[in-house]
Amino acid sequence: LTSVEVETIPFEGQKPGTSGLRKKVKVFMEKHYTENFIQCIFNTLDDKVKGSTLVVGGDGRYFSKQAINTIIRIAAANGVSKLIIGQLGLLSTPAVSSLIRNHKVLGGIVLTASHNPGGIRHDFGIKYNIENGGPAPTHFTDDIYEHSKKIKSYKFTPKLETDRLIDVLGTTSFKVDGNDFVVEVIDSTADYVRLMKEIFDFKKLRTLIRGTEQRPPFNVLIDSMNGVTGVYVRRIFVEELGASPDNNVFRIVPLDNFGEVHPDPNLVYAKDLVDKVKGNSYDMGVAFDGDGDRNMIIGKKAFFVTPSDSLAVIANNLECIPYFQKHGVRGFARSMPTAAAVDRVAEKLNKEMFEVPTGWKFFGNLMDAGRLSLCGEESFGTGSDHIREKDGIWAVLAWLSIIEHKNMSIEEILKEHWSIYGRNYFTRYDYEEVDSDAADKMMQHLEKLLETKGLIGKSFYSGGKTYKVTKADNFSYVDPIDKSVTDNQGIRVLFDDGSRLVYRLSGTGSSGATIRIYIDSYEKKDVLSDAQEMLKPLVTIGLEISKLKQFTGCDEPTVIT
Ligand code: VG1
Ligand code: CO
Repeated sequence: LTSVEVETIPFEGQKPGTSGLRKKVKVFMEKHYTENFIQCIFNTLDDKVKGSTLVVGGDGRYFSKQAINTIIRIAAANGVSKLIIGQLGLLSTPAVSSLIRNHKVLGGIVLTASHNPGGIRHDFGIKYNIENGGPAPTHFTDDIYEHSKKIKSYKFTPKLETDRLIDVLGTTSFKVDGNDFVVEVIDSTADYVRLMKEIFDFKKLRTLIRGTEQRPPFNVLIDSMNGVTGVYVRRIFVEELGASPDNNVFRIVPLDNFGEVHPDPNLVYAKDLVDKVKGNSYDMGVAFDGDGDRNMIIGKKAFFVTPSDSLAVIANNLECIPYFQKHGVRGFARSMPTAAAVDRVAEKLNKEMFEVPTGWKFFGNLMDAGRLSLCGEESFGTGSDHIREKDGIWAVLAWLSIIEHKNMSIEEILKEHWSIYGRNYFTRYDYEEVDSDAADKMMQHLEKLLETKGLIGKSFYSGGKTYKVTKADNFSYVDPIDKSVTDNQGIRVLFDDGSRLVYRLSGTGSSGATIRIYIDSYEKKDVLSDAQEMLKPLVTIGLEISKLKQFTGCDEPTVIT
């Protein structure tokens, strides 16, 4: 086979956001659009490409197969030696991370728009992960973007037969421009399941799920939301841990449009799960997003565990997980908008604590330097240094290990935790598909308030309480390892009682803008109140300061978590 050079012209806006390039499917379908972006990844990798191996796979959403066929033909033409591809193109994001590390390859291309809806009318995405298994850092994605603005041609192997290539397991070899090129199609789950078995005590977890003479089965309900985790859930929870395929799991067949559900595990989009757990005798409900890196945990009667609390509870109980017994526990980290519950655990356990910008790519350097074991985000992301992505299934296995070890319900575990550490009340208001100009204007208005220092010292009164601003800034991060600086990561308004408002624009949407307002407060004694009630006064103040309604015309948020 011989490769050819295909002429093309640049597309606007091929700038990866918080987690890769995400656009409507129809945009990726435009002639040369996907080809350009893939070639730009190779242009960025430059002389590392020749002779390299890459992992390819994703959440199976609409357009994945076409994208993979394109990647195969472009990779071959660029001199890649081997592609390791999940069968049918399926690999969860954590599985890609694990494969890259395990096989010690150059990197991976993940085909997903994660928690964004899929199907012909919805979103597609492409993300590049580097050799540590984590999302490419900003300087890398900036380079991709620069290449995308001046690309003139891409390399392609038109005659390479890709039809059904990824449907069956096995290795196929080609000769391209005189060089060997191999496509190895692997079982999507084998490598990942092996890793989970090394980290957790599957025997104990099986006993928990199946029950013993002394203890009834722990009754879980796991919702894959028709995303890629279905194949992993079947292997791990059903086949390994003995959960019932009829009663303990649902929506576990990956569908290319996720069955028209929005595969984002929160109380709004995972309502089916919440209702089922509320109305039945389940001890635990779990949902994952499309690509399997997010998790939502609820207890009996849908008792909600905020991701910020989930992180803190896991941090407080790592000793019951064999992986940490063996490797020890280093520092903890969270993204800036995440509530600081884990900080209190770090303090008590005398661990280093890091606060990074939103997005998993910021945790990788700290992990590689051996300073970080466990981290998370308020957006339903939890993970550890076993890989370099957040990991939904890992988080659930961690929770089950804690439940098994403590022999307590989820609600009891949380209440005990709050009684020791106090409680960080947290909520996030999302305003989705807002007019981009209006959202930008609102952020500029907040920026102005920072510049004129008009906020500091000012008091706001709401719901019978007065809140005084002590500090306001735009979060900026200096990576402790490579000293790189990341500015403009969200506007923070801090109050004298430790409460906080954070404003930022989402970097994962595919059209319009999404405004996120994060609201949190800390209570030492009053730990059993309703979070929405508790935070209502701050929400009112948050809307007042930002003038959100004036700028956007939005009355209500799209999603509250
Ligand atoms: C969102 C979340 C962020 C998460 C990112 C990717 O980003 O807020 O915490 O890391 O999605 O998650 P943004 O920029 O929209 O706020 V995933 O599961 O979509 O890869
Ligand atoms: Co995701």
